[in-house]
Amino acid sequence: MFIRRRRPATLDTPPTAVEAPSVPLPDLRPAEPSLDDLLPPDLIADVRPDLSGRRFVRAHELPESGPYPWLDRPEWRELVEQAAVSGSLDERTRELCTRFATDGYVIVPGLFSAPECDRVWAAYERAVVAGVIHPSPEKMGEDDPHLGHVMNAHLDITEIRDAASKPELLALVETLLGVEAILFQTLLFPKGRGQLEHSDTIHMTTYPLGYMCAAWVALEDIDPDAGPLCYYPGSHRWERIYADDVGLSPELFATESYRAVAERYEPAIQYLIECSGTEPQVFLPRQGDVLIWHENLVHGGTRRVDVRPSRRSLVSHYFGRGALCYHDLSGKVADRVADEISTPRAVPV
Ligand SMILES: O=C(O)CCC(=O)C(=O)O
Repeated sequence: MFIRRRRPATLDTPPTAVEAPSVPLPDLRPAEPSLDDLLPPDLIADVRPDLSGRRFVRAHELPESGPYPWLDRPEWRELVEQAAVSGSLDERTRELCTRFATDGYVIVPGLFSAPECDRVWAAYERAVVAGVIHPSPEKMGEDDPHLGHVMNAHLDITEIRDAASKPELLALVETLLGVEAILFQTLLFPKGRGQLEHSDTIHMTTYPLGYMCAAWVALEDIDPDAGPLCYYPGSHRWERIYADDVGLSPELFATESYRAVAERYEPAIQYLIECSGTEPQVFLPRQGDVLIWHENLVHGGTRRVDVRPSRRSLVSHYFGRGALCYHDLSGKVADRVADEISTPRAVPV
């Protein structure tokens, strides 16, 4: 067997055929890191999973493990009470913790001032004009005047990074998770996206379970016709639906992407909603109000009744430090797929 060895292009000589060496050539392709090496060094799980030899992280293959976030534990009421008595929770935060444990979300009015919100929006507009970020059109009809969402604009725009890392917001997220919060991903929405109901469990999954929260910041007063966010109180305690539960393997996701999610996962969530009989709540915030949700809270975007009003919002997703964070749909560890974790979809009004 012969292999052809390329000569530098500057030498105007034909490639020479050389006999292949009898010893095997070293494989110079970069080695795929073992999934075990991607476990956080400060893993908080009581049980360390053995991921050696696995190509994908699959929820059902992980051993059952705590510790669960304090507000997800059966004894959360006692824990909140103890924290209040010891002085580590003030009255307002105690109330927020109780709401979060009971309903799976909290609303904090006016966490951002109007100038803070306007600063974020102005910085986004400047970045679009300067070509620093490139929102996709996501047109929902000929007369749709707004651009589509942008993922991870905080990596390029300081004002967005500062908003997503606002100390008061981070402090509250950390209190709710019970561990340090790490900003993972941001989504900036100029308009509603009409994303069908889902829980973030298949998009941003943790081991042990529950170490993810998202914060939805209203950058303007939200018009009821603009496709506001909706959510189902208490649904964070519904059973979690993973990709494998609906026959959605990492291989299928790699080929079919979000079409497979629409065909297999979304009907399962609709079924859960119907069985629960729970009515959705619609979030109609004023500028600066924030809604923080639990990773398994079922939520989505309602239909845009009118394409004209914008729906300016910043959504930030935070992981808890020490949890293994992965993308259940692709089976990949999260920090390797930060840009893939998205649910693009344009729904006609
Ligand atoms: O803002 C919306 O309409 C939906 C956002 C959402 O579902 C998410 O970020 O997980």
